[in-house]
Amino acid sequence: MTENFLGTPLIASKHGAGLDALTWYIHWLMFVLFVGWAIYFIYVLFRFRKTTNPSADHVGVRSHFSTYVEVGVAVTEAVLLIGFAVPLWAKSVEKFPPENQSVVIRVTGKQFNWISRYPGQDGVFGRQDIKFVTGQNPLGTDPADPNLKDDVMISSGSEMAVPVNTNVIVHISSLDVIHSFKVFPMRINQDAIPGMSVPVHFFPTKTGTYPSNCAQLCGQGHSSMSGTLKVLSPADYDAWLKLKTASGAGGANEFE
Ligand SMILES: [Cu+2]
Repeated sequence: MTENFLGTPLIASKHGAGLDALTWYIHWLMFVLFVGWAIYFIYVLFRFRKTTNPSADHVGVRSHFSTYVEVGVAVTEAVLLIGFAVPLWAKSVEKFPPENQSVVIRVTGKQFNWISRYPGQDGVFGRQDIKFVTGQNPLGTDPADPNLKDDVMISSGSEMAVPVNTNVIVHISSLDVIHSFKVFPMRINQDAIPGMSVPVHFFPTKTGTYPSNCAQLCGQGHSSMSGTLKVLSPADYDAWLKLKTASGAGGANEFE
């Protein structure tokens, strides 16, 4: 199946093609079933019309054809489930790349934007604790933790960046209600749940600027939770991160 067949969104991550392939296999099966049932329906209307069948036949079907078709459909569905869906799911929830070889980001949804947080040059996130939470410090970062110094926090929600051809792990959480972090071209979509941090991983394969969205209706400003995810070359990504650090995002805060 070619990419973007019938106008499906661009795929810009490694696992995206497999996910779309499964979606297409299911749709092809549904298409075959639809055509099959439609043909059967028209056949039955004609074959059992009243003029040639004035009285009902209580014996019904005598051949095993319908049984074979039933078994065929069930086997196809089992192959889709066991052969494709389960392995894809296992890969996305169990086969995480090692964190020390990945770009790790923490993304927190709130009404109504996303806060993204990068560990900075040292690769270590500053400590967070509920006792530090204030209006100015909604994530509860520990101001005394030296690891916090170079963390980059972007609260505008409109902009995130990752380097191309690198494993990316995003830990997703929420400060208030259930949101959902969705980047269609990356084929990732994960609910942001208060009190939980749920990771997703992907491997961006194409540089570009892609839309991100909140995929759960989370309140009046839901539609304003759209942003962008930039996939940059490694050099551009480093420059971007440096710029963000230099622009005062280090250690905290772009909080308004
Ligand atoms: Cu939302």
